[in-house]
Amino acid sequence: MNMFCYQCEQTVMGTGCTAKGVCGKDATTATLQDLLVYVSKGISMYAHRASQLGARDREIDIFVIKALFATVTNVDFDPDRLQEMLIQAGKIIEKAKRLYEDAAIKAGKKPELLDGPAALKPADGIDALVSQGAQIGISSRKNTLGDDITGLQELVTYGLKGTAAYADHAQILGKEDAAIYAKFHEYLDLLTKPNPAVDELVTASLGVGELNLHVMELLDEANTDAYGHPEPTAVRVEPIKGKAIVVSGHDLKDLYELLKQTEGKGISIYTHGEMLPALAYPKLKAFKHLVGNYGGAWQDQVKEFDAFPGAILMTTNCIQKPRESYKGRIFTTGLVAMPGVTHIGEDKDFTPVIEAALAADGFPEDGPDKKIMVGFGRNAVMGVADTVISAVKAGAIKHFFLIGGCDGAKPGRNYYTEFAQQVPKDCVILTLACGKYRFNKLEFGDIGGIPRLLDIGQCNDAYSAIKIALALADAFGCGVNDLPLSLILSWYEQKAVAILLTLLHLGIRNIKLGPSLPAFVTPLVLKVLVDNFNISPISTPEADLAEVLGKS
Ligand code: SF4
Ligand code: SF3
Repeated sequence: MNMFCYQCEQTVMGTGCTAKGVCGKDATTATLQDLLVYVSKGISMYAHRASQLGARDREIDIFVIKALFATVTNVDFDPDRLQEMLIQAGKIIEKAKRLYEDAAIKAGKKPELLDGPAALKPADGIDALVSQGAQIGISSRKNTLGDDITGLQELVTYGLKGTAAYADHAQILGKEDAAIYAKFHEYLDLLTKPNPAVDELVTASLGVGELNLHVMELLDEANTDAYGHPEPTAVRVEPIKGKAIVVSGHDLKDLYELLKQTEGKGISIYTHGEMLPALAYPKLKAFKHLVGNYGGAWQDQVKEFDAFPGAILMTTNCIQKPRESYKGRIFTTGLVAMPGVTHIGEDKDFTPVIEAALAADGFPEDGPDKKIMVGFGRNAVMGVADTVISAVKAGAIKHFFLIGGCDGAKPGRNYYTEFAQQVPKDCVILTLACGKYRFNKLEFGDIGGIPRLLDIGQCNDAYSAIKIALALADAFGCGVNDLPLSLILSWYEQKAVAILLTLLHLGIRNIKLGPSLPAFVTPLVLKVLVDNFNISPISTPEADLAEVLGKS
């Protein structure tokens, strides 16, 4: 059986996974995910029209967000759970159809008869669903619409998937906006147009970037309202003796719930991967048994989890197929799923995780007392803005580099470590997301008390980075593109696509992107990006640094 997926950076030969995903996704799972995205478009065809008539339904909105998030790289590998979502999708599409038709009749209009994705009824059983999915995959669109249009449609789709992940986190913390959901429906509906034009899809891509900016703002509000503003914090990166649970992914609420349920149980909680910035939130670090961070970025998890003598909780991407050695003590929750791995449901009862941690050996002794600094979100950085601005004006800080984005397994990603190491001593490095594990345990020192490495947080804290850049531009009376600031970005999955689109929406130029360019960006689309934004692939740290600093 065949599949076609080119949504992430590690896709086979830089062109597409066709037999099995490098991520481990098999053809059945890939095809069910294609079908789920397709049905979501159908749901949005109705929901968008209903929304234009003033009607909406929260269950429909949330379903589409969760469906898109489930198809992000390294989230849901479980065909059974995808089948459940498709069964649910069959009910939701009927509900959306009724919502639209009732709204149209109420408005005295004849409802449109919609076909394409709106007419699809998910079949019974995985095999039948896979047959349906096989008809509507990316390959068939490449054949009918060509590579450029299909690639642009996928750019919009992947931007929406990444944005959906952030919208889901915000929603879980009680922050939602009907206007945001309406935009999701509008863009998904646009993707069902039979003969889209290149310009229309380029505009939609930047529109998704704008949407993602609003969603990241909402998530920033959700996280900081719930847990306070991150504050600069020295965090332990070595274990302490005793029973242990490590929590990975981006969902702060899952960590909070687990911290409450483990209080007084003699278990130490560690963050992993993108959960590291959680250690800087006042209401999270108030739990004394949240002791530090374990390990590095997602792609090292198999080796690290194998060696971890406790339980493991995955709250979002990026999960990898577990080794048998720890399959019994790794757990998923939220939208993450892996066949054969116990899933913690919506009630967030983490008892099985706690029991697995208590049954495991735990760490036999304390590791060395090694710490790193985290917690330089917008609030913390703006709090010392005057010092930073004075340092720039006095020439003590010559340039800022934002070296951020996703990590991954490719050897070419050493570029980011080498780049950070070669940044001159009179420059400051801002970082965010899991790519920072390439250099966040190195010693960078400080400039007049300002640390040379400032960890802003998770990938969604790109919002914080944008606020910092805008504040600096304001202080210097210039635009962001005129600041002594360069963006050196690494991408892997679709959240990075969403953030990149946000930066382009904001008109940010001269971004360097690596380790390789997306397979779905065709030469024609790349030309549009280069002409309008002067985006370029990374080359070597030496050449890129010389180019950037020569300009500043
Ligand atoms: Fe391949 Fe990435 Fe798609 Fe997985 S998500 S199948 S690695 S392109
Ligand atoms: Fe990393 Fe998966 Fe993208 Fe949130 S955890 S940045 S890759």
